[in-house]
Amino acid sequence: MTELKRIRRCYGCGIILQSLDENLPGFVPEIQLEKHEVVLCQRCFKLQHYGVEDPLKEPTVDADFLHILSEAKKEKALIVYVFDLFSFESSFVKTINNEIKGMAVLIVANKRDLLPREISDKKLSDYVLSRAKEAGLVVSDIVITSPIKNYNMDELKEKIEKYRKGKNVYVIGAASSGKSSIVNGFLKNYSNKTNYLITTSPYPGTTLRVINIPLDDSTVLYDTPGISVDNSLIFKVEKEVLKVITPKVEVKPRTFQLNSGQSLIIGGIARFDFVKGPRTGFSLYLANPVAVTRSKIERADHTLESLIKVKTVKPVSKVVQSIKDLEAFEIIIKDEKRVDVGITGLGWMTFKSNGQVLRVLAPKGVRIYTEPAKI
Ligand SMILES: Nc1nc2c(ncn2[C@@H]2O[C@H](COP(=O)(O)OP(=O)(O)O)[C@@H](O)[C@H]2O)c(=O)[nH]1
Ligand SMILES: [Mg+2]
Repeated sequence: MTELKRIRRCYGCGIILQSLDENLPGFVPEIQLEKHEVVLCQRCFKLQHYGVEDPLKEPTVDADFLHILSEAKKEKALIVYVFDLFSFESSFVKTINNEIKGMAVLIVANKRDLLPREISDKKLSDYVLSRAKEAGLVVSDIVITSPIKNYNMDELKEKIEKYRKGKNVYVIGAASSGKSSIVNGFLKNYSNKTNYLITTSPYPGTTLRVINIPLDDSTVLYDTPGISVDNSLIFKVEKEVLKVITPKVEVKPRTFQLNSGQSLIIGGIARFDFVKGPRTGFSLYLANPVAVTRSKIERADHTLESLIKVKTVKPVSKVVQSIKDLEAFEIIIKDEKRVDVGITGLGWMTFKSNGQVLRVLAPKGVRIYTEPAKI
């Protein structure tokens, strides 16, 4: 029998939707079409939810570093994977996650001191563990640390000893997640009982320099160089801007009650537009010196450009000289309870989901993400 169907279009790109062939443009599973009035094609859905497709969005990992990981795997070594709790999304590296699947992993969730004190460590570790599990990691344990506050460094030392089972230890993680600070903290309450010295040398078969710390007469702990996450804002801006966007002390969340049609301009480099949805309280987690300016969406382009021109807000960057230097993403919030919408390397906002439609403007090549709320 002939069937007459109303043509529907993707809310994101406008393409005609179809449920017949996954490999053709505009594909969306039939069930989605039945369930929802407003739908995104699979491509737009993936773009908005995982930020895939654009090669800029997946950080590239040095082949030499992958070599180190494969050696670690052969040795059945313990991986100490250091995350930065404030820049979690840029330290949680998909390529690395895939490489270390099946290995013994001790997670170190670092820079505890940057997040509000009121949040419990339990909540933070539950969150990190759930993300790790989702990424398919086999996690032996987790330690929440802050080497600059000497927080939980003893616990870390004990756990490394417990889980390494007499094998080597590889401290890995994104650049700037705090690996060297962790290792230095570790060294403070470590007495070298071996005949070997702490040395730095290229890792065999690579040009990457590692620090070798002898743990006993036959095993070592390696402090590896950081994986640079090229989709993070911190690798795109000048030093002075980096100083402004990198928090040094506990971040004070800033809450804004917004109606749709309103917009929050971050310094002169990014923007969150609240396009559609009921009045919502948005809590922003950004380094305290970063300015937030409220505006109406219809005037936001103009306001942002004048903020850039007069340079009265922090930060402004050479990377964003006009609105044209920003890339826009639309995010439709679906069914999570509370969500984070963030800009990698800059910060995020947390709010109660209620079917909102948001637009995020960020410097080109910087990854935008949305995840269940961290805190
Ligand atoms: N606030 C805070 N900063 C930290 C912490 N750990 C490291 N840092 C800072 O983060 C930056 C990068 O640290 P580093 O140990 O060099 O990271 P690596 O690149 O992973 O070796 C430095 O400025 C450190 O002072 C921490 O627990 N809290
Ligand atoms: Mg280092």
